[in-house]
Amino acid sequence: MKLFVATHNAHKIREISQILPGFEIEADDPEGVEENAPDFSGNALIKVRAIAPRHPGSWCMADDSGLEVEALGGAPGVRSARYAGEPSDTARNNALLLANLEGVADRRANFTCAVALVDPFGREHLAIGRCFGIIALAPSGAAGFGYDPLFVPDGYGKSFAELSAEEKNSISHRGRALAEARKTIKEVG
Ligand code: ITT
Repeated sequence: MKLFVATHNAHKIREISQILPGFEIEADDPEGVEENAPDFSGNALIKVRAIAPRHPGSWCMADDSGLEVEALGGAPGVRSARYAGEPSDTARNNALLLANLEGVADRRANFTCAVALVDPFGREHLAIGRCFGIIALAPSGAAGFGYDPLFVPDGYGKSFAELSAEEKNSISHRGRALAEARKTIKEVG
């Protein structure tokens, strides 16, 4: 089944393709849309609504995701991609996160992923996935993307960037949200 995904992020496309084998995933950049909703679900809906009219009769999807750090009141949250300012820069984002947590003992955090779907009849569906963990004192690992080298999921002694793609996808916020999304797609048909 074909699934159009509203994103410009090639890392997300790779993970979505791994998590949803059997789907023909095609990226469609929702260029120019303003992600100005206060939460992940709102921004995922903004992105999927931007591309759905271009693909009538097909399934469309958007992923809005980010990192929420307890000691920072939930930041970077919906601003995760541009935490250190525009343009989005992973090295600067990770450095700023570590600087803001310097000397902070409570390092609890979670990744959240909201998946918004538009079905072939134009109806909207939402799925949310979360993964809890802590922010490490220093980056480790080279796999994945974004904040992966700094995020150590609960129950694992290593960061997301040190896990295989299969391991990360089996516990990640995106893996969990997409498992729900897959059920919805199967139910609607
Ligand atoms: P699109 O909006 O085009 O999909 P984006 O990267 O701008 O791409 P978001 O607005 O959803 O996407 O921001 C998500 C940011 O949160 C992303 O850029 C990373 O910094 C971070 N993030 C999300 N999921 C992540 C993951 O699995 N591992 C590491 N960082 C992640």
